[in-house]
Amino acid sequence: KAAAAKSKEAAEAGAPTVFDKIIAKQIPSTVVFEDDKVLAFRDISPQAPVHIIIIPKERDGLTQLSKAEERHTEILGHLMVTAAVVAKQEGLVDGFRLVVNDGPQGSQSVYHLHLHLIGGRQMNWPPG
Ligand code: DGP
Repeated sequence: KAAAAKSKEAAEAGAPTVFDKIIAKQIPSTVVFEDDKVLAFRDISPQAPVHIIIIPKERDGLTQLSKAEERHTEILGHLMVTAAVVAKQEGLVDGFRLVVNDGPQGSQSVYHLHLHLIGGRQMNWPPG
């Protein structure tokens, strides 16, 4: 079975993902914003001059966006507001792109909900 499928199953069973290790500072990352609810850090494989991952510190069942329920409304809103705050902090005054990869067809590899904040160059549409 492919690595992504295995990590999806493990996360759904409650196993920690690489992002839990980043939250716990067991794996180093370049943190650009943090509060009690969310963490934002630079992507290890940047697809643009600015590429930041924004995650909830508590996964609370949100292995992927399609698992979202009513109780997640507040944290999902907070993640979006954090994206705006971090975009401003990064100087992305001419715009940026926010991406959520969901599931195998969305090319998701880490099963802990996250926003990709991507900017610093012209984006194209449609995305690949
Ligand atoms: P995806 O699940 O495809 O939406 O993307 C997961 C992203 O997480 C991918 O762009 C690379 C990033 N990533 C994976 N492992 C690490 C890591 O150990 N450190 C950092 N900084 N980023 C990571």
